[in-house]
Amino acid sequence: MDAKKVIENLKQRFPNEPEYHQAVEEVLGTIEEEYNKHPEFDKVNLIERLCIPDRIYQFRVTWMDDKGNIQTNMGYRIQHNNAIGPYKGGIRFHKSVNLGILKFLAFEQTFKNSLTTLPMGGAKGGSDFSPRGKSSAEVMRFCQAFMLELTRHIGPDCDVPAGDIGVGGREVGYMFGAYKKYTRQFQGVLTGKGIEFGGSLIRPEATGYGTVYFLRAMLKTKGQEIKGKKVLISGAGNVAQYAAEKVLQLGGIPMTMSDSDGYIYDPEGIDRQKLDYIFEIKQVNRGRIKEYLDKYPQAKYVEGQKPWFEKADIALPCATQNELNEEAAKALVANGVIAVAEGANMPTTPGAIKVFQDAKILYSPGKASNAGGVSVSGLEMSQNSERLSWTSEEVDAKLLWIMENIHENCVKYGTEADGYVNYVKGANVAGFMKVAKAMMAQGVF
Ligand code: NDP
Ligand code: 2IT
Repeated sequence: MDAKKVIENLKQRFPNEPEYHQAVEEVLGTIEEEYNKHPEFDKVNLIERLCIPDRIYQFRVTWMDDKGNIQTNMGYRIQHNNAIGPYKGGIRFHKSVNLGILKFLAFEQTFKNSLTTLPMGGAKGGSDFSPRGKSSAEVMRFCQAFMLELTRHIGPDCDVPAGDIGVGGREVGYMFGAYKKYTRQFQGVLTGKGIEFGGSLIRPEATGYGTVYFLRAMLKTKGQEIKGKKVLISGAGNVAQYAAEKVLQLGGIPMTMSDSDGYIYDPEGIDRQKLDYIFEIKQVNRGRIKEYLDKYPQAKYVEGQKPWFEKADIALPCATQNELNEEAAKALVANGVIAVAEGANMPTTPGAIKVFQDAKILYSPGKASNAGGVSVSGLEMSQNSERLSWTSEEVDAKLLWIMENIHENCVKYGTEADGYVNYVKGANVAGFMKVAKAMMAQGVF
C-alpha cells in the first residue's frame, strides 16, 4: 500500500470527517512498512476493507422533554469490523457527536480490542443528545427512544455496546431495561451494567486503573515509579476519577482535574479525602469541577483553560479528543514531564505526539493505555456467558495482566534502533496484525 494514496482516497470519498482522517492517518503511517512485507494483504485490498466500516446505522431519535416538548436527536451505530469477535464498543452521548467522530472511535476500537487478547471486534455508537442539564426522567425517555431503533441491530453475539462520554451506569441501566422490554430477553447485550443485573465488579474503575497500570509499566522501563510524582489529569468523568484514585493508591500526587469549562489546580495535591469530595460532586450531584473550591479554597480554578501549562512529572489526558495540542506538548516537555499516558481516545494532536516522540519521553496512545475499560467489558461478557460473577480481586488481576501484556506487545513491535519505544507504532502493528490475519483466513467480503 501507499499510505498517502489510501488516505487521500478516503478524504475524497468521505470529506468533512477530520477526526476519522486523523485516526486513519496515524495508524497507516505506522503500519505501512509491516503491511508491505505481506504482499498477500494488498492482493485482497485488505487496507481499504479495514479502514471503511462494515456498516453504519443512522436514525432519528424522538423523545419528549419534561415540559412536554418533542425533541429530535440523531442516533448512530458504526459496526466497524468483526473479524476477531462480535462488534464491541461504547456509546457516546454528547452534543458534539457526529458521524466522523464515531467513525474515528470505531476504527480505533478495532485495534484496541485486538490488543486486549479477548475476542472482540470494533464498534462505536452514540447521539448528539447531551445528558448534561437533563433530568433523569428525560435521560430515561431518551434512552428508551434510542433503544427503540438500536435494539434490532445489537445482540450478545452480534454487537455489544457499553458506556463512553455521557454514558455511565445510569444510561446503560436505562438502555438495558429498554432492550429487555422490547425483546423479552435477559441477555448480556450491554456492558457496564449494574452489579445486580450482570455487571462486572471493577468495570467502573477499569479504564482509569488500566491507564495507570500501563503508565507504571512504561515508567518501569526507565527504572522510575509513580510514587512521589506529580500528575496532571484532565477530565473529571469516569476515566479521570479512577485514574486519580489509582495514582493515589500508588503514591502519586494528582494535581489537577478539569471539565469542558475549566480546570482546578490544588498546590497541595488532591488527597483521598479531596478525591472523595470530587466523587460526590460528580457522581452524586452531577455537578461541575469548579465546586471543588467551595470546600478547598486554597486550590485555583482556571476558567476556559486546560491543565497542561502547570508543572508536573506526568500527564494523563482523560477527557476528549484533541485536547492536548502542540503548544501544550511543548510546555509539558519544557516543564520536565517524563511520561504521558492517554486515558481518553486520541486526546493528543499529531503535532503534539511528534513533540513527545522527538523529546523521547514515554508516550502511550489511548488504544494501548485506555484498553482496560473494554477489557473488563470483555470479562463482563465472559461472566454473563457462564452466568457467574467473579470477585474484584479476580477481575483486577486479569485487568493488570492484560495491561502488562499490551505493554509488552508495544515494546516488542515498537522498539526503534536506538532503543526508544514508539508505543504508537507498537500498538498499531500489534493490533493490526491479529485483525489482518483473521480477515485473510475468512475470505473476501
Ligand atoms: P465522562 O462523560 O464520564 O467524562 C468526560 C469528561 O471529559 C468530563 O469531565 C467532561 O466535561 C470532559 N469533556 C467531555 N467533552 C469535552 C470537551 N469537548 N472538551 C473538554 N472537556 C470535555 O466520559 P469518560 O470519562 O467515560 O470518557 C473520557 C474519555 O475516555 C473519552 O475520550 C472516552 O472516549 C475515553 N474512554 C472511555 C472509556 C470508558 O470506559 N468510559 C474507555 C476508554 C476510553 P463536561 O462535564 O464539561 O462535559
Ligand atoms: O473507548 C472505549 O474503549 C470505551 N468507551 C469502552 C468500550 C466498551 O465496550 O467497554
